[in-house]
Amino acid sequence: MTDAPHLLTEVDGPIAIIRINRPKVLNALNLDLMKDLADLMEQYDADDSIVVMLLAGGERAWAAGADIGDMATASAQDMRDRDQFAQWERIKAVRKPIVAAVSGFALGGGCELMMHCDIIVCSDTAKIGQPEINIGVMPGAGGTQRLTRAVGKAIAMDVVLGGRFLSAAEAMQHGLVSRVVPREHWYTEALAVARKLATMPPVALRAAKASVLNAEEDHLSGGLVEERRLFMDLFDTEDQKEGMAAFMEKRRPNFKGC
Ligand code: CO8
Repeated sequence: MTDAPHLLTEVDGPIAIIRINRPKVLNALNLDLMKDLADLMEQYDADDSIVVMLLAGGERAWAAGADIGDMATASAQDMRDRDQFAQWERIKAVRKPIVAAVSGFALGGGCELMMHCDIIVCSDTAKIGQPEINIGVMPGAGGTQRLTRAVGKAIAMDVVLGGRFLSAAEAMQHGLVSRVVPREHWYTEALAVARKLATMPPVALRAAKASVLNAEEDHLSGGLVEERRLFMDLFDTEDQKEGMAAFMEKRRPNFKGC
């Protein structure tokens, strides 16, 4: 689907797999990569044959941050003039579930990209942080917001102000990642999660993702109203009929995505 060498893609039935592939720079996220990633995710989001996306890094690094080379000489106005936050907005707007397969470094923009994913499976080798403070800046793509919501103020301050890396075990303990697995299983476990999601009713998956994200972004009452609306709308889908019928008939449902 893309010729971009920094992103490798594979479609495995209903699962679209994207691998970040800049190993020499620990998968640093440059501007072209982010644009191509947003393009790809939008294409898969619009493709009815795809139910779930799996975004993977490499064994040594998921992504060690935005590419510092892109920013080193930029002025504030240069940064304002760039369109780069548009790519993050496009990834934020993806409606289908994204499973992250994380091993090694997930730092800066890498940690922020990880937090844009919905289920995060991480190797026990992972090192996660927002070390921008070490290079004279601060997180720019949600690191102070999503991290704080996930781990709370005390740990977020330690990570954002102190540049401390969290181990995988700490990230799990503080609610930043979904699962931690032994290093040899980081990818296969994430793929297993994606395969499981791919058996779920696609319309309800998208509604449930939107609703969980609402819990992060909206006030609770607004989230509950939206949750209720999405919940009730699902009763117009064939998959809801099939899913409940299958439960009562004690058989496996056959979801069609409509
Ligand atoms: N950008 C560019 N190159 C990088 C990056 C990066 N973020 N991280 C690593 N590299 C490169 C290194 O320069 C090195 O290249 P070379 O071999 O040519 O010298 C190669 O990757 C290997 O790295 P190291 O030799 O440093 O490997 P170590 O094992 O010694 O250290 C670390 C690994 C600790 C991960 C170290 O590389 C490091 O500290 N990297 C930078 C981490 C960082 O500061 N990340 C935050 C970047 S800023 C950011 O993400 C802001 C996001 C804002 C949102 C987006 C804006 C729209």
